[in-house]
Amino acid sequence: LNKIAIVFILPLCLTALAGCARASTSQADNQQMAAEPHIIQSNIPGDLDTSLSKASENGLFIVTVSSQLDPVLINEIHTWLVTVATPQGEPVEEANLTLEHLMPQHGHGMPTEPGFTGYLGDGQYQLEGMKFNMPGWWMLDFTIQTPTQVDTVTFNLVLDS
Ligand SMILES: [Cu+2]
Repeated sequence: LNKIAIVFILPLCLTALAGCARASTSQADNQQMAAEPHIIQSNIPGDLDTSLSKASENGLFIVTVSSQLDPVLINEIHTWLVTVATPQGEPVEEANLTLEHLMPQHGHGMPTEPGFTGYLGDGQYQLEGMKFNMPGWWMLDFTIQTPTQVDTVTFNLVLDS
């Protein structure tokens, strides 16, 4: 009787274990995909906000961006200015800014690594190395960190060919 039980129960256990392993593997895959930051969006939203001056997500800063190359041309390396102010309009002097750039429909960013290279006074920060290598929808995600506060802001840009 014991032998029969082992013969029947052992394969059941192995099957259950294998199923368990498969389930946890696919769950890990799903989590990896969910963590993937570049989610491809098929369409440009009809109500896309393309303003170049706006409050940051939590309202801590008013951020204004402007390209030194106007209009922005494809495949030209150029400089932008990012101006950071308080909601009361005072310049924010000691911010540390970073940029993430993305074409949401394509899942890629710029071919260059743009960087903040200088503070020009009056809350203006110089951003060099901008290069949009394709026409279409671009997202510019800025993180603004001061000694006491941090906030983010996203700008959208739709470039013609
Ligand atoms: Cu692209």
